[in-house]
Amino acid sequence: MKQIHVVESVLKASAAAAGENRRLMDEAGLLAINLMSAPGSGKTTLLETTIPALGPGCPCAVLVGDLQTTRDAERLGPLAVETVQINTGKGCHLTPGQVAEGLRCLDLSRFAFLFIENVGNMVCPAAFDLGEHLRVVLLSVPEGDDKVAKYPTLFQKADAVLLTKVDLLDILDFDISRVRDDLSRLNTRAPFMEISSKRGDGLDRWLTWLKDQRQARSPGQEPTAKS
Ligand SMILES: Nc1nc2c(ncn2[C@@H]2O[C@H](COP(=O)(O)OP(=O)(O)OP(=O)(O)O)[C@@H](O)[C@H]2O)c(=O)[nH]1
Ligand SMILES: [Mg+2]
Repeated sequence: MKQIHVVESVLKASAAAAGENRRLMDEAGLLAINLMSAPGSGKTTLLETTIPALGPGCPCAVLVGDLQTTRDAERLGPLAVETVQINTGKGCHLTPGQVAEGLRCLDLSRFAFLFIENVGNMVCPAAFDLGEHLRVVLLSVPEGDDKVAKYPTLFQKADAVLLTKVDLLDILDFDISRVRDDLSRLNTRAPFMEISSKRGDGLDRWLTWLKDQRQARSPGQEPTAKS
């Protein structure tokens, strides 16, 4: 009897595509960061602040995943050296194949950073390796302080956790110690940063972390793009 294991072969193809994405990005010496969070946690706003602050010495490309519209790419287009919008249709997360298509639109050697803004969703994106080097998970204050425990998979695999919109802490009931406590049971490796893209809180630490991560991965390698 011949049997085709569809799930197994899909997973193998997905892992192979992620591996090839990583190989291409390693070869180019850029640092690829997969940003994941619920819809509206502040991923695009964080990039709107981060990209200009990194400056011309750290040229950035962005792949933005959304079900529909080019709204995020329109916001980021004037700031990043290159922006590619990936519309997933009904897909609730980016796939490594979609990222591979996005990478083919870019001359990777021009960039220090590739930010991949995943589709807003706290569940599905966590299950898919896209070939990124690091995973950054955002949780915003209005979402509530119980989300780390309720959506553990996303936080378990994070390389950094950003608590965003901390400028709203004064007007919402949000217990940061509850978040820290839940995180300490899931992930002691990821730094926890308190950020407000609007007010500027925590941005220095975030930018330093980004630059340190790139330096650690590609010491001395300079990209060629001018932003
Ligand atoms: N008060 C406050 N609002 C913020 C902050 N960052 C983002 N916002 C607001 O939150 C809303 C959603 O921000 P986006 O950056 O579009 O969120 P997103 O995660 O990219 O959303 P999706 O792409 O739809 O998943 C916007 O109205 C932003 O202005 C912040 O630091 N403080
Ligand atoms: Mg967005």
